[in-house]
Amino acid sequence: MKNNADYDAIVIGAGFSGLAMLHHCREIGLRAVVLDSADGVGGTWHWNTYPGARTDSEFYYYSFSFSEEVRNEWTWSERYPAQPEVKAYLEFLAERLDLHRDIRLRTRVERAEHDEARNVWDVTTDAGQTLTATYLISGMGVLAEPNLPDIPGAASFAGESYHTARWPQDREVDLSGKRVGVIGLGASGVQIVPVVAEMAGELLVFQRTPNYVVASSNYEVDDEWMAQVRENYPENFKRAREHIFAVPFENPAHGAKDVSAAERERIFEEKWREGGFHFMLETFNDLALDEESNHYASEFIRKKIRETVHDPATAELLCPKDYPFNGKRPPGGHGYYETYNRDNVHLIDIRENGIEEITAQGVRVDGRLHELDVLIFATGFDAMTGTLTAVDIVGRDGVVLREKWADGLKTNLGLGVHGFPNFFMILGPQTPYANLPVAIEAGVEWITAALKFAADNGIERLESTKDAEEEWAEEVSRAGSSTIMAQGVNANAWFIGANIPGKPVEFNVYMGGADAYFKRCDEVAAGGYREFQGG
Ligand code: N01
Repeated sequence: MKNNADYDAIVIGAGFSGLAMLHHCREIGLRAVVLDSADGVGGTWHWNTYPGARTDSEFYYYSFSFSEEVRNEWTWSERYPAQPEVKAYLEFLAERLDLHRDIRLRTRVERAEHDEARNVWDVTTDAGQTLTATYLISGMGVLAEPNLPDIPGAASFAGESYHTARWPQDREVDLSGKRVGVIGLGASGVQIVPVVAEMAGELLVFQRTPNYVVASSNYEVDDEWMAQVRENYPENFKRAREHIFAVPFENPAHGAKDVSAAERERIFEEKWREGGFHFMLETFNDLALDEESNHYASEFIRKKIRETVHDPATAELLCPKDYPFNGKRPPGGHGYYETYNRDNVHLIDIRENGIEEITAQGVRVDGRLHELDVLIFATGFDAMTGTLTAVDIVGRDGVVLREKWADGLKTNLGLGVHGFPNFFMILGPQTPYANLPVAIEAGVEWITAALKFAADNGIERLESTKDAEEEWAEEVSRAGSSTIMAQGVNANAWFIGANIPGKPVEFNVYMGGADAYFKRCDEVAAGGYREFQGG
């Protein structure tokens, strides 16, 4: 490139995405730098240090395939690794691949603007420095921009308050003997509740929408299992690329209505015991598509809740009834429902009227003040787009990405955007709803191959065509609206943008299957990236 830029590529974010991107850029001889506001690598796994944080995916498909050294030298200790272990894995990856020399921590990107004449991105940091690069690549993460709901009086709370995704890094939070409140019961809330229940004096859980929490069944990984997994990594990663959710699972052959009631129950029970995504993905092939089949799964989980929770009134409150299983991303539970059998745990229903106000002393619901020492917000994220719209990303003719998307998402395969030359997103909006490390690796590989193609063919600008992103928006909408997930609108699901007031309600992820998506990306590459030569 003859634009005298400081770098070939600036990558924002030092999590799974940014680390993989840097390594792959180096492999094709590009000079790349990674910028991250945090003081350590890990991205999401750096920030989410709340008690109980762990993966909902099993260890054997929650990592990268690309480095044989890392695969062979890293040992996982639990089926669902806890946050410190995933962060340690990413630190190990960064060390082992010598990535640190091209990572600048404590460096927040505030603005990135494409200069048409020079064909470079000018990237301004919070230190007031401007760095330039031919390519700008976002690895900013999809569930990374915390959502703090606008509850009246929130700022007046006099006790300690924390968001799960901004848990203190520099000290232990001592909850012993304290009255603790938790607002939010997505995957974060469902993970923190059982752990905090054991630490706190009293735990008050404020529930707006109950969730379908699937048992996880966690246990240690012994040497034999780890050795077996190491052996099978290549095959597993290959299979994951062929699966709708990017996991190395078998697709079930039958729908839930194709078998007898007894057989259906047996299969649900077997996969419930296996745990987590096995229940969601390996029971029947139509749970996300067919109302009646879905109803059987929803009923099965409600039955489990009623069997587990001793107090019938609490059990009923915990049973989701006005939206189906998969209408929200189902969290994995680790003793979640059992927690409500503890004497120090109280479930407070805010479904009808919400939280009236937060005062200096606590949380008021239906006229009653619940006094608290500590208030925990497990209130999720401005998902998929939040990190991208928090930064001023300015494309051609001064168009800001946030403004372009104000009335609806437009991307080409979630990888690029018309009007934003040489800009790529790893896990951009409209990429698949899937197991993320596998999806990230596929995205990173695709971008790397595109940059190599551009270099080999003297192409100075890669930019989505307008037509291609119009077509992709239609496909994302078509695929999503044919699924049960469309009912996520009734459950404030983040994947449909419904958890953030004022955000357009539309599919922020592709529900047509990760496997189909990867194929489509391969086709675009095989066709010479024509859909990305629209500048
Ligand atoms: O966030 P969420 P999350 N008053 O948006 C409630 C991934 N993840 O951080 O449903 C009261 O799911 C809101 O209530 P409601 C995973 O993909 C993965 O838990 O809107 N409550 C909801 O209960 C997950 O899906 C892992 O009625 C309010 C909660 O806050 C995604 O991240 C671990 C409220 C938000 O749930 C997001 O999960 C953690 C208000 N004003 C997360 N506003 C692992 O796999 C919001 N809520 C490791």
